Amino acid sequence: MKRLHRRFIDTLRLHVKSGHGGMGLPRFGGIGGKGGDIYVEAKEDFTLKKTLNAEPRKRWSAADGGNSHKFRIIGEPAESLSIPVPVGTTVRLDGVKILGEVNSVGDKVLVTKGGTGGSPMNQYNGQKGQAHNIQLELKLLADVGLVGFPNAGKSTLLGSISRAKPKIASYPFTTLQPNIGMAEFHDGRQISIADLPGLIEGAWANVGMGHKFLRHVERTKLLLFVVDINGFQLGPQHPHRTPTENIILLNKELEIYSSNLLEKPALLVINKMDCPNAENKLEKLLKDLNQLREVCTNFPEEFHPEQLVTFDDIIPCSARENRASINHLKERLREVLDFYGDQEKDQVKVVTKARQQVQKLLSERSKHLV
Ligand SMILES: Nc1nc2c(ncn2[C@@H]2O[C@H](COP(=O)(O)OP(=O)(O)OP(=O)(O)O)[C@@H](O)[C@H]2O)c(=O)[nH]1
Ligand SMILES: [Mg+2]
Repeated sequence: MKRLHRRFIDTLRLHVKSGHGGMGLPRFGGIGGKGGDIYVEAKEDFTLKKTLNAEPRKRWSAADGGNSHKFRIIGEPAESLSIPVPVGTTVRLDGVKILGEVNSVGDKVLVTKGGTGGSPMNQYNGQKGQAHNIQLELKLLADVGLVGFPNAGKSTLLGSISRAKPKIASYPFTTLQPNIGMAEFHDGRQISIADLPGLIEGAWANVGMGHKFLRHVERTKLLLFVVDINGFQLGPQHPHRTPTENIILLNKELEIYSSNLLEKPALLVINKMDCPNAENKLEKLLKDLNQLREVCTNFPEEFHPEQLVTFDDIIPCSARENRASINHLKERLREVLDFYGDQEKDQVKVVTKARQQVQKLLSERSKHLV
């Protein structure tokens, strides 16, 4: 498969300037045209790279409104300008305030309004346009998002489940950029999987790579938690975390970011089962998972998640050594995605049926009324 999204951009800063309002004409009471507004608009098959290529200087300005003059008393309003962006882009103003998101083709967000034209209200001087810096942030759209501590084997897993060739190494933070791979099935079905940089405890406080990559997970349909059966230790000064602790800490990090993430279907992959003593550790882990709430109480309060993640399945595997375990995981991924996909469809059916019944009832009643 092609390595999608190499040299991939997922944020882009732009300078935008809306148009000035046109001058009014006091002598004739003429009103200037309105300056052009600036929007961000979602286009089909777009990337932030294309947005950049459309205006490599990253400066977008809308046209000014026409002045009022003798032969055209009402100045011509300027056309608004739409900056094309991919679906799934969030727009922030000056890096802080979120202006909005575009989540389907044709969605628009107003970034800045053009100045009003000159009129008696402003002594016939058109209002100036406004200049801002905006930040575009893309949320990837993948069916599955991999979440886990660094070095758990997420990239290895992506490599063995798809034909992507992500960078793999025995140190934390190997993956610095999100990566997407496609798992392909014999019947042509494809499932896209996003490999993300590792999360660590305190990511919410911007420790490690921080939370910024979690936004990609927001748009995935299923979360695939990857945990190393040996646990994780960031360095000699850091505590060693057992796999159970890993799961609780991941749970907490996701919850702090957005509790909606915990509502998503989730699978737990326990990786590196080829390692010595893995079976014993697995047994302990499964026991813990059975009584996760109680296990949490052994932790300092700040680590307790309010809502516990529920896994649709728990799959021990070895991403590097055991092909069969990966094939099993691949099948389960598909089944769980399909299960939730069908449920959605059924819900629509249920709602449609209910509406039809209401309609029928209403029309029968109205017959009686006549
Ligand atoms: N023994 C064993 N080692 C594995 C397995 N899967 C991955 N590894 C090793 O674990 C190390 C980390 O693997 P990566 O795939 O880079 O881990 P990651 O989760 O993507 O790490 P970050 O990108 O840093 O978050 C590498 O040395 C892999 O070879 C496995 O199933 N068994
Ligand atoms: Mg990685």
